[in-house]
Amino acid sequence: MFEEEQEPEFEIFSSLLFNSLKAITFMFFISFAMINKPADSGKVDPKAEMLITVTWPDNNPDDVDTYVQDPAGNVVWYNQREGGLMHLDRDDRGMFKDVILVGDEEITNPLNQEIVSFRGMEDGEYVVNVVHYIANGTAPLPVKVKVEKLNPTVTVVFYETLELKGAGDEQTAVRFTLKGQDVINIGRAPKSLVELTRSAGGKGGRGGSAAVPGQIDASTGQAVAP
Ligand SMILES: [Ca+2]
Ligand SMILES: [Ca+2]
Repeated sequence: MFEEEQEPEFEIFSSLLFNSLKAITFMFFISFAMINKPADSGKVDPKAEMLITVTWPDNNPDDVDTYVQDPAGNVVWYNQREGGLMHLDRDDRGMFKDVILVGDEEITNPLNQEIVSFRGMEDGEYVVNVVHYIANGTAPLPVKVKVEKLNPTVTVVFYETLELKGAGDEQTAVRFTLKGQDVINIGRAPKSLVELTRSAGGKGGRGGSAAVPGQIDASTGQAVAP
């Protein structure tokens, strides 16, 4: 008798509890998803054979761009992120768009990194260039360039720190040749890929923004004079 009277109340309470738990779980997953989603998310092919990683100091506002040319002449860069078997994961622009909103709070992602992945290995020579697209300071910017072969085990083919010296500075970080599973002829003879992409009629510019002094004019590949 006593138990029968209590039952409806208990049911209301337990369904309320259950719904609250569902709501909390839902909110937890939403916030978790937001935390893990960078503003300009990039994807690296999980079946990648090689990775080229370009990094510069955390929280640095400078924009460095990665250019990679394959033996067929394809060049991947921020405006052409797919080419041959290569893929550029994202165009990291320093601090630009590195802020994500979690609730009402802005969270800054300090990372400065661009990754080019190869989903296959084509024989021939590759050229890896880094370009100082926007420079905010006067001191040289240390940029780390790493080339890794992933299969059957991870092997670092090249790892060095370059110093970019201001807007418009383009440097060849490394050139290497693939022959089957071997990486040979690792060198650094300079070759401009910016010039190549501009003269090939590649559309430059980011989101239609006008040329700004200190940046590279997308149509000419030259630094814009102040
Ligand atoms: Ca960039
Ligand atoms: Ca960044």
